[in-house]
Amino acid sequence: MSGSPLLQESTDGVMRLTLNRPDALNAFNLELLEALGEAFRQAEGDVGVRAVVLTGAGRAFSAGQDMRALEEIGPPGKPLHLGPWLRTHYNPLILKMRSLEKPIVAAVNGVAAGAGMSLALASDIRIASIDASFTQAFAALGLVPDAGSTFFLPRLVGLGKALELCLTADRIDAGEALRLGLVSRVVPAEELDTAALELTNKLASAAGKAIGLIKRGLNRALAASLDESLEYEALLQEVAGRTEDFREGVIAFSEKRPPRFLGR
Ligand code: T3D
Repeated sequence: MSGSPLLQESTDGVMRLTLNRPDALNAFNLELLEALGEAFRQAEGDVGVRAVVLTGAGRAFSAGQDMRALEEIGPPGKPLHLGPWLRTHYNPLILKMRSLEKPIVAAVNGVAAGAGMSLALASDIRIASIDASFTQAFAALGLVPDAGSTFFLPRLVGLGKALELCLTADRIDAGEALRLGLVSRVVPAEELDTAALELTNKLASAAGKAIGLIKRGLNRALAASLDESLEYEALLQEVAGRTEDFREGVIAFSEKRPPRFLGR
């Protein structure tokens, strides 16, 4: 295996991140986890980046934690301390993805297993190739779902199905993932890149500040009462209502033309 474990390119406001360890089904080793963290920090700080697409090189999206790199977690033959490993490397990454006020599209090109599935779930929108599949592989190893899967999966598919997927570690195909609402769309393999690009281009030219506030509002509402959500909506709308994009949206509406949003 050679080259960078994460390919990164930015064009027209879209940062494309490609997990690039195809020989290991893009499993996460320390180098890849650190590169991902750094890429999302860059996406956050760069006003030129208005949407992110996350995908995998080769036939997999990601097989989750690299089971052949466990020596990075602790010395062989000794009990592994997975709690600190998760707290240091996975949890900040998932929190960064959710707090990033720019949309993240997971273009799931192949199998998404374990923490690989978790990263797809932590993205804002998932589109899948017909070749994609998903497995909460953790239980098959004697582990529990992590990297946010216990949080996102029941919210996406309901508790009953989440329990079934987590307890059995069964692998589901793209069609089943679509039926369950795990992904928004399934496309032929050769059309995935184009579909992801069309979607991210659309998001990158949307009212960027509002997009960020929408993410903030929905994140907050997951653990809030109706009263709290209504109040938070009012607060966010107060901010959105003072953006240049809103002003442009109103003018464009009255002039019956598409708005030209600048993300301010
Ligand atoms: O441990 C901690 O740090 C805590 C955090 C845990 C987070 C986690 O993600 S735990 C879950 C880790 N992931 C898995 O357990 C998935 C294991 N892999 C699989 O179940 C299957 O490989 C797949 C369902 C992903 C794909 O199946 P298939 O039949 O398409 O491919 P394959 O033949 O099983 O695998 C192809 C190669 O990839 C194979 O290597 P080889 O024999 O050709 O040299 C296989 O060993 C390798 N591979 C697959 N998954 C991983 C992996 N290598 C390293 N790490 C992997 N996770």
